[in-house]
Amino acid sequence: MRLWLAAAIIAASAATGAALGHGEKPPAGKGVDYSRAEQMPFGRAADPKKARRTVRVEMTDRMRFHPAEITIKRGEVVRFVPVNKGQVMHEMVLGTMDELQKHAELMKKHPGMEHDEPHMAHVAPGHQGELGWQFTTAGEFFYGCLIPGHFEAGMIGKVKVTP
Ligand SMILES: [Cu+2]
Repeated sequence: MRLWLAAAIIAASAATGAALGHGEKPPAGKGVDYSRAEQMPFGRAADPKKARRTVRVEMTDRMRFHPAEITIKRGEVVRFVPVNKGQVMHEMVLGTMDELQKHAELMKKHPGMEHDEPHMAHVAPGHQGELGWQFTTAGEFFYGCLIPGHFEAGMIGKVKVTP
Protein backbone atom coordinates (compact mmCIF):
# COMPACT_ATOMS: atom_id res chain seq x y z
CA MET A 1 0.00 0.00 0.00
CA ARG A 2 2.68 2.44 1.02
CA LEU A 3 4.72 1.58 -2.08
CA TRP A 4 1.73 2.06 -4.31
CA LEU A 5 1.06 5.44 -2.75
CA ALA A 6 4.69 6.54 -3.28
CA ALA A 7 4.51 5.48 -6.93
CA ALA A 8 1.27 7.40 -7.39
CA ILE A 9 2.79 10.54 -5.88
CA ILE A 10 5.85 10.28 -8.11
CA ALA A 11 3.66 9.79 -11.18
CA ALA A 12 1.50 12.75 -10.19
CA SER A 13 4.45 15.07 -9.63
CA ALA A 14 6.04 13.96 -12.92
CA ALA A 15 2.82 14.83 -14.72
CA THR A 16 2.68 18.23 -13.01
CA GLY A 17 6.27 18.88 -13.98
CA ALA A 18 5.55 18.07 -17.60
CA ALA A 19 2.51 20.36 -17.60
CA LEU A 20 4.51 23.23 -16.13
CA GLY A 21 7.31 22.76 -18.60
CA HIS A 22 5.05 22.80 -21.63
CA GLY A 23 5.83 25.60 -24.00
CA GLU A 24 8.65 26.89 -21.83
CA LYS A 25 12.29 27.06 -22.73
CA PRO A 26 13.96 24.09 -20.99
CA PRO A 27 16.02 25.26 -18.02
CA ALA A 28 19.78 25.18 -18.37
CA GLY A 29 21.17 21.75 -17.75
CA LYS A 30 17.92 19.94 -18.41
CA GLY A 31 18.54 16.45 -19.65
CA VAL A 32 22.04 16.41 -18.21
CA ASP A 33 22.98 13.17 -16.48
CA TYR A 34 24.76 14.70 -13.51
CA SER A 35 26.14 11.37 -12.32
CA ARG A 36 28.24 11.36 -15.49
CA ALA A 37 29.20 15.04 -15.42
CA GLU A 38 32.71 15.66 -16.62
CA GLN A 39 35.19 16.44 -13.88
CA MET A 40 36.86 19.74 -14.70
CA PRO A 41 39.72 21.50 -12.90
CA PHE A 42 37.16 23.76 -11.22
CA GLY A 43 34.57 21.12 -10.38
CA ARG A 44 31.61 19.50 -12.07
CA ALA A 45 28.07 20.19 -13.18
CA ALA A 46 25.50 19.44 -10.49
CA ASP A 47 21.74 19.36 -10.34
CA PRO A 48 20.63 22.86 -9.30
CA LYS A 49 17.64 21.25 -7.57
CA LYS A 50 20.07 19.58 -5.13
CA ALA A 51 21.69 22.86 -4.19
CA ARG A 52 21.19 24.15 -0.65
CA ARG A 53 22.46 27.54 -1.61
CA THR A 54 21.38 29.90 -4.36
CA VAL A 55 23.69 32.71 -5.39
CA ARG A 56 22.09 35.46 -7.44
CA VAL A 57 24.62 37.22 -9.65
CA GLU A 58 23.63 40.41 -11.42
CA MET A 59 25.22 41.30 -14.75
CA THR A 60 25.24 44.90 -15.94
CA ASP A 61 26.13 46.87 -19.05
CA ARG A 62 28.84 48.54 -16.99
CA MET A 63 30.57 45.18 -17.50
CA ARG A 64 30.37 44.11 -13.92
CA PHE A 65 29.11 41.16 -11.92
CA HIS A 66 27.48 41.79 -8.54
CA PRO A 67 28.72 40.22 -6.39
CA ALA A 68 32.18 40.11 -7.92
CA GLU A 69 33.46 37.72 -5.29
CA ILE A 70 31.85 34.63 -3.80
CA THR A 71 33.15 32.26 -1.13
CA ILE A 72 32.06 28.64 -1.37
CA LYS A 73 32.90 25.56 0.67
CA ARG A 74 34.57 22.74 -1.22
CA GLY A 75 32.01 20.10 -2.19
CA GLU A 76 29.04 22.45 -1.78
CA VAL A 77 26.50 22.37 -4.62
CA VAL A 78 25.58 25.89 -5.61
CA ARG A 79 22.72 27.07 -7.77
CA PHE A 80 23.82 30.21 -9.56
CA VAL A 81 21.13 32.50 -10.89
CA PRO A 82 22.74 34.98 -13.27
CA VAL A 83 20.41 37.92 -13.82
CA ASN A 84 20.90 40.20 -16.81
CA LYS A 85 20.08 43.73 -15.67
CA GLY A 86 21.40 45.28 -18.88
CA GLN A 87 20.26 45.99 -22.43
CA VAL A 88 22.69 43.60 -24.13
CA MET A 89 23.43 39.89 -23.93
CA HIS A 90 25.63 38.73 -21.05
CA GLU A 91 26.82 35.36 -19.87
CA MET A 92 28.30 33.72 -16.85
CA VAL A 93 31.05 31.23 -17.65
CA LEU A 94 32.84 29.39 -14.85
CA GLY A 95 36.48 28.41 -15.16
CA THR A 96 40.09 28.90 -14.25
CA MET A 97 41.60 32.27 -15.23
CA ASP A 98 43.71 30.54 -17.87
CA GLU A 99 40.71 28.84 -19.47
CA LEU A 100 38.57 31.96 -19.42
CA GLN A 101 41.34 34.01 -21.05
CA LYS A 102 41.80 31.43 -23.81
CA HIS A 103 38.06 31.16 -24.34
CA ALA A 104 37.70 34.96 -24.49
CA GLU A 105 40.38 35.10 -27.21
CA LEU A 106 38.51 32.45 -29.18
CA MET A 107 35.25 34.38 -28.85
CA LYS A 108 36.99 37.50 -30.19
CA LYS A 109 38.14 35.62 -33.29
CA HIS A 110 34.74 34.00 -33.81
CA PRO A 111 32.16 36.46 -32.44
CA GLY A 112 29.16 34.44 -33.62
CA MET A 113 30.52 31.26 -32.07
CA GLU A 114 27.87 29.06 -30.52
CA HIS A 115 28.98 27.78 -27.19
CA ASP A 116 26.89 26.10 -24.59
CA GLU A 117 28.10 23.83 -21.86
CA PRO A 118 26.99 23.02 -18.32
CA HIS A 119 29.45 25.53 -16.83
CA MET A 120 28.01 28.50 -18.68
CA ALA A 121 24.73 30.39 -18.93
CA HIS A 122 23.86 32.91 -21.64
CA VAL A 123 21.27 35.37 -20.51
CA ALA A 124 19.25 37.75 -22.67
CA PRO A 125 18.50 41.28 -21.39
CA GLY A 126 15.88 41.25 -18.65
CA HIS A 127 16.13 37.51 -18.16
CA GLN A 128 17.79 35.14 -15.74
CA GLY A 129 19.56 31.83 -16.12
CA GLU A 130 20.42 28.90 -13.91
CA LEU A 131 23.63 27.01 -13.38
CA GLY A 132 24.24 24.15 -10.95
CA TRP A 133 27.84 23.58 -9.96
CA GLN A 134 29.87 21.70 -7.40
CA PHE A 135 33.34 23.06 -6.75
CA THR A 136 35.36 19.96 -5.91
CA THR A 137 38.76 21.57 -5.40
CA ALA A 138 39.80 24.30 -2.99
CA GLY A 139 41.38 27.35 -4.57
CA GLU A 140 40.59 30.43 -6.61
CA PHE A 141 38.36 30.16 -9.64
CA PHE A 142 36.57 32.71 -11.75
CA TYR A 143 33.45 33.55 -13.70
CA GLY A 144 33.54 35.75 -16.72
CA CYS A 145 31.37 37.14 -19.46
CA LEU A 146 32.99 36.08 -22.72
CA ILE A 147 30.86 38.20 -25.05
CA PRO A 148 33.59 39.95 -27.11
CA GLY A 149 34.87 43.01 -25.28
CA HIS A 150 33.15 42.29 -21.96
CA PHE A 151 35.85 40.16 -20.33
CA GLU A 152 38.50 42.69 -21.38
CA ALA A 153 36.39 45.47 -19.87
CA GLY A 154 36.61 43.69 -16.53
CA MET A 155 33.46 41.57 -16.53
CA ILE A 156 34.92 38.97 -14.25
CA GLY A 157 34.28 37.62 -10.77
CA LYS A 158 36.14 35.43 -8.35
CA VAL A 159 35.09 32.26 -6.55
CA LYS A 160 37.08 31.40 -3.45
CA VAL A 161 36.67 27.74 -2.63
CA THR A 162 37.62 26.99 0.97
CA PRO A 163 38.86 23.52 1.98
CU1 LIG B 1 28.75 40.74 -20.64
